[in-house]
Amino acid sequence: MKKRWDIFCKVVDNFGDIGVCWRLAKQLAHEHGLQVRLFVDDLSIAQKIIPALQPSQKIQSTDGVNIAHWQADLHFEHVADVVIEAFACGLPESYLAHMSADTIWVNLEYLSAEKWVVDFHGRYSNVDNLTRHFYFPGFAENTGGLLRECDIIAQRDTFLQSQTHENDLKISLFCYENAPLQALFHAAASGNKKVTIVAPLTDSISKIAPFFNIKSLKVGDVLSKNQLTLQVLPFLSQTDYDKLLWSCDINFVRGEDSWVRAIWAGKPFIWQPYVQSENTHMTKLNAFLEVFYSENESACEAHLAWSTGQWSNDIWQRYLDNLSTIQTITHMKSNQLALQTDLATKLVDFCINA
Ligand code: TRH
Repeated sequence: MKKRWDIFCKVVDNFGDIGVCWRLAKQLAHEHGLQVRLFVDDLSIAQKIIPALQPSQKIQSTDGVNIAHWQADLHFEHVADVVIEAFACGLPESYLAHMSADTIWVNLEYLSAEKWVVDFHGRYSNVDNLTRHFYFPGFAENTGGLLRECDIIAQRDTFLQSQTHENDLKISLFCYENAPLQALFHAAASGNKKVTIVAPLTDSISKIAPFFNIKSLKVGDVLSKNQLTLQVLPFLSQTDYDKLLWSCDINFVRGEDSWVRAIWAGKPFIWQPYVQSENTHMTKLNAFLEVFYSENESACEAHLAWSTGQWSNDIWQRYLDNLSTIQTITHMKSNQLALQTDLATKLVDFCINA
């Protein structure tokens, strides 16, 4: 049995890299009984995702996972049975030097719904006497799957049973700086229904301050204009962020991890992919829309408008007019995907057979 696992994570930008690695590390430890070490190069960003983390400590144990600050001079006493290199972050030379042909080395790739993923998942290349396997998360059965804790759907349903339904439309907002925020806020303020937008404070959201005739936003602000109210929250723990997604009628999400969490929330959502060169992100978006929202034109239209900056009152109104259908589709697709084997379980099997 390959019990000892190391995960290497570089925080390239934003919170997605550590967000995914932390979820995976916990799941491997809790659900698969593995000894997991997580090496992270930026502990202050990691602390946003792992609130119990002490950035000043080089090595610590939290929630059943050993976390180490990955610095250039880090000394490795042993190599694990399985090494996960997250998002092609590169392994330290001193670690590679200790690896043998028996070490299972897996590069965890970014999630995409594109068709080619099926063909590339599980390929490998040889590096000296080592084998580097390429593991692609995905939406189809014959990919690496999606991260999902075994009890998350049950937890969500129990949480929702304890909630009372509000009449106003509640929306969570997490987006990139190029999102057409102004246009969304204008549409929401001038619609025929009361709307509450709830947003953890990030740089992108701060840009909307002038809409409320103020210079900047701060945690705790509650700002109103016509039909719209904005509530500014602190950056939440992953657990509380999940609950926020569960409790909203529509979730605006981005990147990789919040996207998958929106799927498990089962509520209508609008995903904004991380912007890449040559419009690669739009290819990713279109591939996702094809597998998830192809039955609903207004959901596709709103997604494309959100990622291209073409938002309008009409697009928003059409989305709202179709909301109950979009709700039905989202719930159904979410349930279908939840029937598939989750990423951590597939990854463990993959490594047993590698
Ligand atoms: O932060 P992101 O934009 O990360 C991105 C993506 O991973 C992208 O694919 C990658 O290329 C780029 O980083 C470098 O979005 P993402 O993936 O949704 O990660 C956000 C994490 O933050 C996720 O784990 C959810 C979590 N989160 C909270 O815990 N609390 C919060 O309040 C919010 C808004 C998010």
